[in-house]
Amino acid sequence: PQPVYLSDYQPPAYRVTHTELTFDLDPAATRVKARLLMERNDEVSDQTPLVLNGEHLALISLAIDGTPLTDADYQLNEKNLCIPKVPASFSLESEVEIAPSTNTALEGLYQSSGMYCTQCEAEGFRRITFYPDRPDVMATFTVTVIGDQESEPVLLANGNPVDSGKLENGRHFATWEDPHPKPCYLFALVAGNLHKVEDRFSTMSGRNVTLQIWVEKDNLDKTEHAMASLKRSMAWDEQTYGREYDLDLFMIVAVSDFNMGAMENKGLNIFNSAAVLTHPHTATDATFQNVEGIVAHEYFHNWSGNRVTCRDWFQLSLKEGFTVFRDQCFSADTNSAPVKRIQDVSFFRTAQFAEDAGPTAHPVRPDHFIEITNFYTLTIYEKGAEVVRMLCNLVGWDNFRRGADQYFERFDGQAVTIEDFVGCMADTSGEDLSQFMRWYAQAGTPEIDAHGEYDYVKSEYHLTLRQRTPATPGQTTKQPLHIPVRMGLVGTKSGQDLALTLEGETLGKDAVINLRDNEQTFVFTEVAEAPVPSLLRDFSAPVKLHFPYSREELAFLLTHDSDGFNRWDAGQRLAMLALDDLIAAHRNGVEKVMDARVIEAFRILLTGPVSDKAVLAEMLTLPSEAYIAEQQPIVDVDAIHAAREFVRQSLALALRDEFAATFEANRSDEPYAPTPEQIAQRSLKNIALSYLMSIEEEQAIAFCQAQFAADHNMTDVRHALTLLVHSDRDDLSSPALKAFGEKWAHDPLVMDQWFTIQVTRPQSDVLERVQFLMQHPAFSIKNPNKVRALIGAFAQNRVNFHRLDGQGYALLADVVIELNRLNPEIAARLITPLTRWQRFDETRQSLMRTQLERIKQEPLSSNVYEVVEKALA
Ligand code: HT7
Ligand code: ZN
Repeated sequence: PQPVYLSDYQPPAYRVTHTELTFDLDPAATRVKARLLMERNDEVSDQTPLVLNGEHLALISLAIDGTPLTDADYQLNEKNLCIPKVPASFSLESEVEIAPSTNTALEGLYQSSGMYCTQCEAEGFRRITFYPDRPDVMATFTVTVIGDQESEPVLLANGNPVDSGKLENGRHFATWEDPHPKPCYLFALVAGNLHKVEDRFSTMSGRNVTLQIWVEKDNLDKTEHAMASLKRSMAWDEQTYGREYDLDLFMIVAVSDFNMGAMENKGLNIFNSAAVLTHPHTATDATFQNVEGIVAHEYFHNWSGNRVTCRDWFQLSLKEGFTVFRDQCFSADTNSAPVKRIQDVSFFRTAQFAEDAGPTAHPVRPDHFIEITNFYTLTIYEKGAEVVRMLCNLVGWDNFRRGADQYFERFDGQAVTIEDFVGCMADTSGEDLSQFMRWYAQAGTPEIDAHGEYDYVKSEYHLTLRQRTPATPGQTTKQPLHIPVRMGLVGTKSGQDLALTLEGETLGKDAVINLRDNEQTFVFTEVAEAPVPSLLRDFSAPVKLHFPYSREELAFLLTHDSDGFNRWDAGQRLAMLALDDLIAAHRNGVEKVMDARVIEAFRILLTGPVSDKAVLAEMLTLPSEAYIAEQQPIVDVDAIHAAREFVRQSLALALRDEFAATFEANRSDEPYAPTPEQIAQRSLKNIALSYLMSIEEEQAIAFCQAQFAADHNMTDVRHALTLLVHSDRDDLSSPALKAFGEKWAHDPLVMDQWFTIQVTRPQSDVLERVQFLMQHPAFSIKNPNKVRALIGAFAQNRVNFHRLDGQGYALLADVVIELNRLNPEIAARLITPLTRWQRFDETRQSLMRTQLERIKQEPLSSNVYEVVEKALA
């Protein structure tokens, strides 16, 4: 397969002004008739052939302006249809046949639990009909769906319903019109035996919008939270960005087989059932919050993505980075803002930093790709959002909002570029953002080495910042970035933020300094007492910050920093220093000794006044094994696991009473609600229970069993079950697992949790358990949720996946090879842990590479080929 290059972009030679589609549904032989009104662009010659995308289509007929074409009039291959001579303006009529029931790739039109649904982003529409399948071709659509009245009583497509009726042989039809020009990746069709819940939203201009969530009948009681989240999102986008919904109907459909979380199709969002269905007895707090965030994300795309879309797929972060930033702000406003930031950054620093340091590292705007679905990555989404966040902080909210207004108004109905977006921000703020644009072009995580010195005589604090970005594949030299560093100086005597004066300018007590050069020294004057610097507050830039903090300084920041994020970060850094020592001790076979300063810091946290329980729960959470691994030059999975367990148990032993008191104080019989207050209380209670269970005391076991048996809500049940199953006691684990498995055998989403809990336990029988569970009737390799819950989760189980006999790697490779045929997109994503082989010891490196080589021997999809090639390069 050949890469596509950003530099080769050419505007389309032909545009489509209107698209008419008729689907005659059949599992094995759906007929799709298309009538495209097309026009040649003025810039191209009249000799320019018409080239349309089309894959896995059986062509039945073709005509131009009603005149059938013969074989001599066109050329057809596996990917394209080429018609050498067409008029300047014409209608192209085609009919093709497709087979939704055998479409296991879940791109284009496919079947999920008997219903028909579509996924067209990024390039799935070409599996439905011959079309210029690129985002810069935007057309209005009229769609007629014909189905069986009994098996498909509900027939949905984008826009507004305009006609429906009965046909012969038990068939019926529905016609939908979408008046907003859209690229074909936003096309959607759903047909099946679905049931709806309905609500209304009145927009800021007073229009009434009907809101519908369509689900299978058994799931009707799981839609309330998504509906409430949708209404909150609609109100938030009006209040925060002045953006109103633009159709009379907004629909969400839940499907069980879906490659990602959800899809923002115009007026007809399609959701993975895992990303929309909730019930207190089946979904955890984390799922409730996730659903709220994803519903918001897809809704926000109506403006950032649909009304203004991307010129080409290299600009993907234009819509994704901006929309993630918007959904992050929405969730922060709706829940606890500091906790949202801590959770987002914690995930980002673990997973995106790893991506940026691996063989598939790419810029926020890549300059080439083989398979675009491989680029729906943490870099495009999450780093893209961090870049938009920096932009917002740099120009200030008012300018950012005016810039967003300008962007939505100037480019409404157009397909544009990242320059167009940043240009609006430069216009409204007057800032020069040219150096800032490097964030979009340069891959890799920048590192800042910081060094500070206090001059008692002059009352000055000299802060030197040095930046460097490590080489990434295909990008050896890097240029300095514009890095906004938000900071304060915390006085060691007063414990307060000191006033900041930089080069004679008074900045207040919390300020942003701009690092633009490779190295800069900032001299703060009138610094009355020796300070500890608090740097990169609120994670003001997606960088790694190195500052030689002592443990005493970190303990000081943990209790005194005015920035909640940095208080948490100081705790994480303090724990990391202790963990580093313990990892070294484990490796050298030396006795492990717990750092008393960490115990003291935790004691203060547990016994001091609690202003935000959710933040406290985060502060009591140790860095994950994956995050610790990111900090090590060579990952020693066993030492990391042993060190972290040692810290957990030492803390539990030293602070048993404090954890027990925290657990007791936060138990509650209140009816479940996914409110920030209740979620915070549950998370604090459950983290305390985790520590108590780490030493497997009889009292803790009794707490855990009681919480499991009480069956109050899934958050508590799942937490208790996980602790029981992850304990060393089979007498605790087996009965609980059995009871849970039997109770929820009918609910696929709960069974996914049951799979994950079992394959993430640290005990050494996990690999065999994965093999056994792959035969379980609730598992199917064709369902991406099942693959993620069982195989994906196993690959995150660090001690078991990285077994020294290499069987964990072999199992993953087996599944990748099978999925490469069935669902290449999921197969390519699943390989990720193997691509990180360079981070491990030589034995594991060689075992991982062996499996990559084995995969490479197969006839590969372009998706898997691209990832494996990069991993082995
Ligand atoms: N914009 C949506 C992307 C998406 C997708 C991409 C490739 C393959 C399958 C997919 N399903 C959804 C999701 C979003 O960012 O909102
Ligand atoms: Zn998105």
